Amino acid sequence: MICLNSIKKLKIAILFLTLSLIGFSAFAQKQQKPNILFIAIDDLNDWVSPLEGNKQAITPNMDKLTKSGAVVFKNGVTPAPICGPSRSAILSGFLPSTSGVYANSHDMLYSELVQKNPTLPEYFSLNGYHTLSNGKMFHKHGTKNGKTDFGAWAFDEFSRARRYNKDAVNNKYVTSSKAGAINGVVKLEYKEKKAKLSWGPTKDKFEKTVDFGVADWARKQLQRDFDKPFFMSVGFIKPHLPWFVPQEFFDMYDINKIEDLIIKEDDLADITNAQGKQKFKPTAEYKWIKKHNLSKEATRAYLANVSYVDKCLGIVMDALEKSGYADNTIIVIWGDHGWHLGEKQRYLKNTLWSEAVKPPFFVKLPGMEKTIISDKTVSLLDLYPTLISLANLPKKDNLDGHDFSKLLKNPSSNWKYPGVTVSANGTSVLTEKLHYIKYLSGEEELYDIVNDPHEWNNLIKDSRYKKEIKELKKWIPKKRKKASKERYKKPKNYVDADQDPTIKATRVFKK
Ligand SMILES: [Ca+2]
Ligand SMILES: [Ca+2]
Repeated sequence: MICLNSIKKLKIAILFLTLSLIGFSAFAQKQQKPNILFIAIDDLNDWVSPLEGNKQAITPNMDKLTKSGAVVFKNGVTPAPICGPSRSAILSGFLPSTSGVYANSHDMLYSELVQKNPTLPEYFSLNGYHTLSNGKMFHKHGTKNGKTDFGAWAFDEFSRARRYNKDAVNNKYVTSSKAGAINGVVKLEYKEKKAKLSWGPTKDKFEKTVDFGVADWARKQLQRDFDKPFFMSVGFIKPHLPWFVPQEFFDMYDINKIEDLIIKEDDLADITNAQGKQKFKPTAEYKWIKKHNLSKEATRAYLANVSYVDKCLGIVMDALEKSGYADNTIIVIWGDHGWHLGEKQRYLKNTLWSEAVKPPFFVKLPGMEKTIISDKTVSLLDLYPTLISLANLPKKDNLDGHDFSKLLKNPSSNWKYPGVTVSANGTSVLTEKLHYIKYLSGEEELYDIVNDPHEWNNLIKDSRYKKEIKELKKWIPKKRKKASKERYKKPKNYVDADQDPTIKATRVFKK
C-alpha cells in the first residue's frame, strides 16, 4: 500500500520533471534561433572610439562592446547618405535605385516593390519571431489620411518613448544659427537663416531625455520572458540635430583642449564640371562656423551628443548582459549615414564622400571573444540577407544585398562586393583601396583612400587609374527607378495619436 506521503512525493517529482521539460524545450527553442538586438543610431559618423574617426571621442560603451568580441567594419557603407532613403533601403533590402526612394520626402510605402515585399522586421515576424520596436527606426512620413507613419506597421509591438518630438534646450546657453544665438547671447549678426546648426544643454536631466527613454524601454523588455525568439529594434535619435543633450555631456570635453580638424581650404578646387567650373562651394553652415569662430564648439557639441548616445547604448548593453539572453543574441549596431563637421567645407550629411557614406557598423555574434577590425566593404543593405541567414530563416532571393555571414565566422573570407551608395544625385563605389564617385550631372571623382584618407586629391584625370575606373563604373546601377509621386504632409505638431492605424492592413504577406 502506497502511503499518502509517497503519492505527494511522486506528484511533486512529476511536476518537477514536467517543469524541467518545459524549461528545456523553451531553452532549446531559444537556442535554436538567435535573438536579434538591432540598434540604429541617427547621424552618427566615425567619431567613436572603435573607429578612431576623432580620437577625442569618449565612447566607453562602444569600446566595451567591441573589445569584448565583435566585428568592427572599418569600411561599412550606407546604401544612401540621408535618413529616409538609408533606412528604407536597409529595412526593405532594396537600393534606392531599385525602390525609387531617394529623398526623405519619398515614403517607401508608395514603392510598388516595397508594397509586394515584407521589410526585414516583417520577414522575421512572418518566420516565427516576436518583433518589437522603440525610437527611430523607419523614417517618418505623412500619410494620405492626414496622419503620420512612424513605421509601427512593421512590428508586432511598437511604442515611442518620447513625450515631445524633441528634447528642449535651456535658452540661456543655446547656440543656434537660425535663432541668431551664440552661447545664449542673441544678436542680429549671429543670424544665418540658411544654416541649420544648433546646440546647447537640455532643460531636462538625463533620465527625462528621449534616448534615455528608448534605452530604458529596451532595458525593461530584456527582463521579459519571451516565448518566441525576438527581433528587438532600438532607434536612438542622437547625435541628430539639434545637439541638445544634458550639460554633463558637454562637460566631458574641455573646450580649451578640443582639437580642430585639419581642413584643406582649396579641397573643392579639383572637382570641376565639363566647363572647368568648381562644382561645390563652402556651405552656409561652414561659413557661419568660420565667421563666428565656432568650429571647436561645434566639434565639442557633436562629441557631447556622441557620448550621450553611447551612455544610452550602455544601458541596453548592461541590461542584455544581466538578462538570460546574452548568450543567444546577435547584436547589430549601425549608423544610418555619416556626417561632415567641416571636411569638404561643409557640415551635415547627404554627400557621396567618405564622411557621409561610412557610418559605424558593428556586429557581435554570441560567443565572439575577439575584436576583429574588418576592411571589407560591407553595406548595411547586406543586413537583411545576412540576418535571415544567421537566424536560419528561408532565403529571400530578390534582395539587393549580399549575405556576409561568412565574414563574421572567417573575416578573411573572399568578398568581391564594393560598398555602393546611391544618392539623389549620384553613386559612390567604395573598395578597400579606392573610392569612385559619379554624379548624374557627369562629374567624377576618384580617391586613393589608403594613402589619402581625407580624400583631398581627386585622381580622376590620372591615366594610371583608367583600368580601375572602368571596373568601378560597372557597379553603378544601370537603371534608376523613378520615385513615386505620392507625398503627404505630416500633421502639424504631430503626436503619437497621429499614427496612421490603417497601414498595417495593407501589409499582408504569405509565409
Ligand atoms: Ca540620419
Ligand atoms: Ca580635393
